[in-house]
Amino acid sequence: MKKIIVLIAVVLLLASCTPPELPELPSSKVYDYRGPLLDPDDAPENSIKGIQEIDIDTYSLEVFGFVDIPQTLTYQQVLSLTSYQKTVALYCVEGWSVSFDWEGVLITDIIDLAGIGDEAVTVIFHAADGYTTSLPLYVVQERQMLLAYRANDDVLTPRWGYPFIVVAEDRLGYKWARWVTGIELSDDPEYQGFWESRGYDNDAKRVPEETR
Ligand SMILES: Nc1nc2c(c(=O)[nH]1)N[C@H]1C(S)=C(S)[C@@H](COP(=O)(O)O)O[C@H]1N2
Ligand SMILES: [Mo]
Repeated sequence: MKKIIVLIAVVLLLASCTPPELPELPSSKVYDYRGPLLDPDDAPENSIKGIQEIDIDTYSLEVFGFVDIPQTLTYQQVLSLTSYQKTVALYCVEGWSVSFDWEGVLITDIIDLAGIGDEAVTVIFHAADGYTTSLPLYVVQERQMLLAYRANDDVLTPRWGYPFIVVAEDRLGYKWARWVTGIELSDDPEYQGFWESRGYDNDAKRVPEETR
């Protein structure tokens, strides 16, 4: 029975979500996780335009929208903020998860550089491939969510979003924007990102273990 579960897990891993390219990760786990009710036919797990290769010399992180003073930050400027570490699992809607030791900066520390505008309620993440996704501002604040630049003591690989990935803890994979190039504050509580506007649940809360 165990063998069958492992086999199913491996097949799922190979067939759907791209397996992690960090083979040295000892904490990788595969769970029999059933995601939210999505149409399996339109639940592709690959990035919308493939893995992005970011030139760090020309890279910048834009902080804009409902802020006091928009910011254009270099990679080094972001890294100069206080760093934090958290072990958080990414749950893919297709049934696997990986638990990484993420290191990064608080998203709120970045936003605070620009100053939060009065009407701001939503944080929209923009990525190099045109992908967007969003989280409520209070969730980002209360959960002290990270914008990570390292995983398991290594600089992020392009596959994992170099230079930055949103560590959207307890939210499904599509909230984990990779190759982040922009953080926008919006006054729109209903904003829908790339997959959200195609029917994915905007809350994206992962189904608790006991209801699996
Ligand atoms: N920039 C960007 N970030 C992205 C995506 C994407 O297409 N572009 N895909 C999302 C989705 S749907 C998932 S499940 C996670 C993990 O993607 P993976 O399954 O390819 O590892 O990245 C998320 N972040
Ligand atoms: Mo996904």
